[in-house]
Amino acid sequence: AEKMETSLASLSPPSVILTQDELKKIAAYKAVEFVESGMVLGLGTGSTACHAVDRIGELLRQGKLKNVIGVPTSKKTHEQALSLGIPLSDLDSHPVLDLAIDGADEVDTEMNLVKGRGGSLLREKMVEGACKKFVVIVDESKLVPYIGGSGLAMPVEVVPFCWKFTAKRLKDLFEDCGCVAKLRTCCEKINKKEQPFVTDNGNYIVDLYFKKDIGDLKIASDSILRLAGVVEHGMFLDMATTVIVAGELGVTIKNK
Ligand code: ABF
Repeated sequence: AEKMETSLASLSPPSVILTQDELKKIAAYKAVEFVESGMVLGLGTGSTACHAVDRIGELLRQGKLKNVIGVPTSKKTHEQALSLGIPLSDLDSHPVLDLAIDGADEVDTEMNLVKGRGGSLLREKMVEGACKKFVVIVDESKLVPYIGGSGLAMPVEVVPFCWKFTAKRLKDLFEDCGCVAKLRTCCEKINKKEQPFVTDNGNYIVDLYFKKDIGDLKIASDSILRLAGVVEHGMFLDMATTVIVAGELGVTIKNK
């Protein structure tokens, strides 16, 4: 990965402390500068991608962008894009997309990502895997020295059928890394009992937590995907073509 550009944030004087959401918006707006009229776009999910979708809607409304088609990565983004009047399509009609813009939970030094803490990893991986260019937008808190390095969850989407069995097999795969596997729950409780978080595809998510570096990411990815109850995992390896990072000192753009 080559660092292409570092510029001081032009949107505010350096003495002003920006909120995390303002940094996300700066990264998102920068990414939308890559969008051209006539493009078919993968529309990401999450609070950072939400700013990019808003901005695309605004530019379309102002007539500064024309004939853009969006392919949303979640039901939530679908709703957002509809409300903004962005014309929508899907992978069946547009199997090759020009550009996707989406956030991430972790970005390592090689531009590998963890995604899916927002729960949309499967559709994100399908859509972003079909794009010629995939621009990742993050604030600097998402940068990690290695995948799993934030100590936060690495999500795995699993089928609900015997999810405990799958969770146990996932945990066993990474026993040497002190792996803990937890079913993600939603805020709704029935008879005081926590309920599983259900993805847009009707599946569950098992979040993996590691005490140690999981080592070779390709090997880890392959072994997770070999388990029959697994649908997809949140490691996006070698997929990002550009990473835009907004930090207190400015915006950095890294290209593959
Ligand atoms: C999506 O949103 C996900 O892949 C990732 O889990 C999340 C990042 O969230 P946010 O932009 O709200 O920090 O891109």
